[in-house]
Amino acid sequence: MPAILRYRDDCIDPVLYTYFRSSCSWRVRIALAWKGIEYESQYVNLVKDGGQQEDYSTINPMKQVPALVMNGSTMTQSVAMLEYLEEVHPEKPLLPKDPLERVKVREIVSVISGGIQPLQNLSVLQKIGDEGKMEWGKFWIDKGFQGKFI
Ligand SMILES: N[C@@H](CCC(=O)N[C@@H](CS)C(=O)NCC(=O)O)C(=O)O
Repeated sequence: MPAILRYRDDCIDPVLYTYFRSSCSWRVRIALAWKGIEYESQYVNLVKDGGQQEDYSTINPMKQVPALVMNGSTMTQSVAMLEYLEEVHPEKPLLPKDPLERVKVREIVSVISGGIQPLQNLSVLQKIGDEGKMEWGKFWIDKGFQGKFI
């Protein structure tokens, strides 16, 4: 097991606003765990809104997770968070060394974060409505996976 690292001795632990079903949050949780960075979780329920989401809009006005509060800054886009974590914690890298292999990783990141997830996100499916949402979601997931992974 890797040693648990703190970002800096004089820095409070990072806080990750997260939801268990959120794939965007998984990305950041996986990176934090891989790099051995200790953090505190704050749970935002995307499905049941008990008024909590209004409070959360002060953290992320789009009311989406994840948000990462780290080193005095609030970050609201998962890929930007991954890049930041890579820059401040280059040990245990997320990217391979070889530039062409890095391109492949970045292509996969772009397909998932730009071509799949936003199109079948909860708020998008709510706009599509119950009747068409499964077909819609499947279409974009298949297209992204077939284009990039098959
Ligand atoms: N581009 C953002 C997308 C964030 C996002 O869409 N998060 C989803 C969960 S995976 C969410 O909060 N959905 C609720 C909503 O959009 O209302 C990122 O990568 O952080």
